[in-house]
This record gives sequence, structure tokens and C-alpha cells, in this order.
Amino acid sequence: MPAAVLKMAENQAESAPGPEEKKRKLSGSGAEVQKAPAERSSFKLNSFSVEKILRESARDKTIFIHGKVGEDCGETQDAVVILEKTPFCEETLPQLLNKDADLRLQMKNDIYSTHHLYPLPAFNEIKTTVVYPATEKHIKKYLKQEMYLINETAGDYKTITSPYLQSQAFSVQWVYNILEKKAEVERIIYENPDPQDGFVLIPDFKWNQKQVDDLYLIAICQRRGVKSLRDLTAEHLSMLQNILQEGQVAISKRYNIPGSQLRIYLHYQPSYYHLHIHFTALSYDAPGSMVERAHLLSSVIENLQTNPEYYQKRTLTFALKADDPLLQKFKEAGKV
Ligand code: M7G
Repeated sequence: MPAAVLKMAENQAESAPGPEEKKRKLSGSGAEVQKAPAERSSFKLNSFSVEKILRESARDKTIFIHGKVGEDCGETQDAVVILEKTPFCEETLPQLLNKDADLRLQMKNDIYSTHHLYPLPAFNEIKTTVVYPATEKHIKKYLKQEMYLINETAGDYKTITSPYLQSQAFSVQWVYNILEKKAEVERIIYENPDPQDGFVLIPDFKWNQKQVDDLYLIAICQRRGVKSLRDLTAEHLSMLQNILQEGQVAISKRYNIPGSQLRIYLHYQPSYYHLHIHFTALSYDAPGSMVERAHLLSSVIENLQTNPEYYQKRTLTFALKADDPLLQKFKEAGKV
């Protein structure tokens, strides 16, 4: 057993937080969320000109924008910028509500009044994700469209999906960069280095790590060549069990969230075809956690224990966007 695994296993019994400890940590004194201001970005927002709003949601307070970069120097490239208002953080409430925050009255009626609060910029963050240069496929990924359900049989996977993926899937270079310690090294939360059954646990880039309410991490398996749920057999059980057990312990230790408050699942279809598992706070309505996409890791493990070829044999259902070329392939094959 690798050292990292042993160390975690030893500490497992003492790692689950009691309700009081959890309350204390979540109320702001201990949960290890990222606080340090990051370095300045080299991406120049003033060189980004908006082409199209791909999607926006008033409820989620997010907007997905397609734009061009470099129009001034004649070499334009596509970029996708995602803006998202972040949840409040109990730790920074005092600064948000202090005398330096500018509170303007909007209306007053009897005991009721509404206001505009303009906090100091440091406490008014907009989480910003940039994909640059973005491919046509990235732009489509974020474009709001009608969805269609596909029931993919084992045969469909072999004849339609798999050949399509070989030619069309997104690059997983960012995944290799994490595994090879070329990127996001300081963000790694836990690693089991075993090349067969190990994994790296790291905050998902959807999470700004400022508050645990929307906690989102991913476990990326060390092993290459396992593309998705479809590839899993009993041979992968020990890796999946490591991810489930060690991932929960690592999150409990670091963020004080017990395994019973985590949603741990795989996407099918994923966007990136190197096996990874999503860990999100159960109380957070995470994007991509709907039934037609999310497969609970605990159920995946049990299915494989019952039938080692479960995911090789089963029909798997997922939704595709109207202009997804894979949907076109299914249509051509008369399957939609
Ligand atoms: P997925 O199920 O393949 O696709 O999950 P989805 O993006 O449609 O959910 C991949 C996960 O990896 C997503 O939750 C992404 O937010 C996350 N992710 C993608 N990229 C490119 C990065 C990255 O560079 N770093 C980190 N930490 N997470 C990423």
C-alpha cells in the first residue's frame, strides 16, 4: 500500500467531525478555504470583444460569453469567458457590512427599505473562468440548446460513440498536466501515487474555494486509458474503492465535511475522456448532477461487484445538445 494511503487509513477513525466541530469549522474559524489573493492574470479583458452571449441564468447568476481576442493586432482568436457571482462567505461578512461599504437607499416604506450595497472590491468577487484559445467545440459546449435523450446500447457504443470519440474528444492535456505536476500542483488536496489504483484529488475549476457551501473537487485517476464509465470492469474496483474511501477521508480532514454530505459521482457522457470522479457538497445543486448524467460512485462499485461487465453490457442513457455531432451520428444510424 503506498505511504499516502497508509497515512490516511490510520487517521480514518478520528477524521469524521462531530456536529459541534463541523458547526465551528463551517462558521468560519477553521475550514481550509483559499484566502490568499492570487497573482494578476495575463488575460487582458480589455482585448476581449463580446461576440455572443452563449447562455445566462438569473437564478445561478452566471453568464457564458463568446468573444474574440486580439482584434486590434489583426490575429483574432476565440475565447469563452464565464462570469459567476459567488456565494456569500461567513468569514468575510464583517468586511462586507463594515463602515467602508457604501449603502445606498433604493426605497423606503414604513419599516421596509431596500438598498444597493457596494462593498469594497475585494469582497465583491466575480468568479471568472477563461477558455483561451477556445475551439468551436468549447463554444458549443456552453451554448444553450435543446437537449435530446439517447439510449446507447453496448453495440451503439462500439459502432457509433467510440469511433466518434476517437476523432472528436476534447484534449485531456490539462489532466496530464495535473498528473505530471506541470499545473495546479499547489492545489492538490490528496494524492495516492499508485500508477494502477491511485488518483489525485484537486479542486474543480468550477469552485473558487472560498466557501464550502458549493464545494466541488475532482479525483483524477493516475491510470491512463480509462476513458469513461463504459470502460469500467471489475479490474478497476480497487481504484474506485480507493477514490471513494480516501477521497472522503481527505475531504473530511481538509474541509470538515463528512462523506454522508458529499455527492460522489461520474458523468456519462463526460466532457473529458480520462476517468475522473466528481465530489460535490450534497447541499449544493451542482451543475451536471441530474439523473441523465450523474452515476453515483457507490452504485457503480456495487454494479461492478454484482456483474464485472455491467458497463460493457448495459444500455446507458444520456442527453445531447441539438447540434452535437454525436447526436447527428445517432440520427444517421436511425437510433433517434
Ligand atoms: P466532465 O464530466 O468531463 O465534464 O468533468 P463537464 O465539464 O461537462 O462537467 C470535467 C470536470 O473537470 C468539470 O467539472 C470541469 O469543471 C473540471 N475541469 C475542467 N478543466 C479544463 C479543468 C482544469 O483545467 N482544472 C481543474 N481543476 N478542473 C477542470
